[in-house]
Amino acid sequence: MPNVSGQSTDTICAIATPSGIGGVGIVRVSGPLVEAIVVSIIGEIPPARYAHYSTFINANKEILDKGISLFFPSPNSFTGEDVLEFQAHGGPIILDQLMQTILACGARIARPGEFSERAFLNNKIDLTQAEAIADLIESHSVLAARHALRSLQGEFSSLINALLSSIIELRVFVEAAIDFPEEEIDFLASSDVKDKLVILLQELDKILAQAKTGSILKEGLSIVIVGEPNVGKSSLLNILSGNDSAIVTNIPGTTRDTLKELIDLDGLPAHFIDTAGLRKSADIVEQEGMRRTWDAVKKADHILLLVDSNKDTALNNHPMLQELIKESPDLDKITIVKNKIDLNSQKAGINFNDEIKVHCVSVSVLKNIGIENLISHLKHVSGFTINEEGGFIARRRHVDALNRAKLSVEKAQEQLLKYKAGELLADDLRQAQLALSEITGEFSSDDLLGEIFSSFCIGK
Ligand SMILES: Nc1nc2c(ncn2[C@@H]2O[C@H](COP(=O)(O)OP(=O)(O)OP(=O)(O)O)[C@@H](O)[C@H]2O)c(=O)[nH]1
Ligand SMILES: [Mg+2]
Repeated sequence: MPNVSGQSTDTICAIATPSGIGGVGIVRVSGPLVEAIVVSIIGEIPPARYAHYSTFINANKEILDKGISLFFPSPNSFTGEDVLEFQAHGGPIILDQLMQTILACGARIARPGEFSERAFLNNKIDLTQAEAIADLIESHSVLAARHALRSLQGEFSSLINALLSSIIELRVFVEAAIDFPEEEIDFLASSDVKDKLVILLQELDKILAQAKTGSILKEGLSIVIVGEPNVGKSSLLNILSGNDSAIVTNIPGTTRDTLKELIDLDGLPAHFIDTAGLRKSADIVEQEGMRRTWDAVKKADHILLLVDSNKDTALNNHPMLQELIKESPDLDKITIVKNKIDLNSQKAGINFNDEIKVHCVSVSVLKNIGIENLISHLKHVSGFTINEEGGFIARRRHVDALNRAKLSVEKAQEQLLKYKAGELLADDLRQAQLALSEITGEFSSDDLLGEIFSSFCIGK
């Protein structure tokens, strides 16, 4: 852990380039032993931030390679500590020998994400920026990379910090009034606090919407397709993905296992999960398949219940719908897809069924009719909106924290309007502040930090 001066007591090193053979391989070192290590390997301390070409030697004075040393003295480095990057030829043996030499000088191998963790602990970046580094590296689309870069540049953090300032300002105001009880009532009656809470909620909603899109970009939406055997679940997966990943036959019970495909729905990344049809079966393999189906239902962001539009099972009495609602009570998460309308006179389209309070989309997967309605409906219910000018990458934990902050501000509003309870209002504002501070890492538990940084790659 870093000490007060920002320097860690131990020095870490890692190969920062991917394993395998390449033109250049980079070994990164950070910590108090950097100067001693570079002197032992190249015989001198290279000038700061200058590409210094020299020979790399080991403790026995044997030449390992020739390459570049880049020295970033503390505090002007990524981690805030002394950092050195050795650029050698990108072969595993050369890099391994270089690592052995550095380790022999007293450094240790870095844990995944430890360089970023040190940058965070030394206040070089906040937690959302550290996460954005990993998200940028792992991004699967240009859009996701662009959004990660915006987070890395601090756009997300500055929105959160602006919210935090407004909350702190309001808290100071409220707490000052509590200290002067004679004025508390007047103060609570003034429209100023009421208006400020309304603005705060509007701002929170705006950022929450952006964070939801950012988190979908990062993690993808998980959409599970369920239904009785033979209704066309695998056919739907195939038409959405544009290839024949799932086996389709007219034999009920074709799909035995869950099958996952990442599909790009006009920019919205979605993991579609095809499942084993649900029915009573004595077959052990099929039973296991159905258990997996329910497992996927529990974890899904959205559920598509496929039904055969030619069978006249009334939807308000559909046994599977009732079971689904038991597993996933949020009706907004369920869409009924009435398939095979090519075999009857039903029209493609989307409607809200008032009786069961669920959206129904009529399609023919076989004839590719009405699929675009389904896609736009999914985009709509997920709240996914791309704004080319703004937007940032986000994670589920950010969305959770924003939701908790929103709930606290709504409670604060209730304390004010219903109960005129100044102290409770102040406490709710404090809760909102805590939730938001978790996002930038100002108040985050060690466990959370450990979890975040351990998912990074080595050398980052
Ligand atoms: N007429 C018509 N047939 C369809 C449509 N969609 C799928 N089918 C046919 O229905 C049969 C079953 O399709 P699948 O996609 O295998 O159905 P499933 O729901 O995955 O079935 P299981 O894996 O057995 O649970 C196949 O013969 C498909 O060609 C449609 O829109 N219209
Ligand atoms: Mg199937």
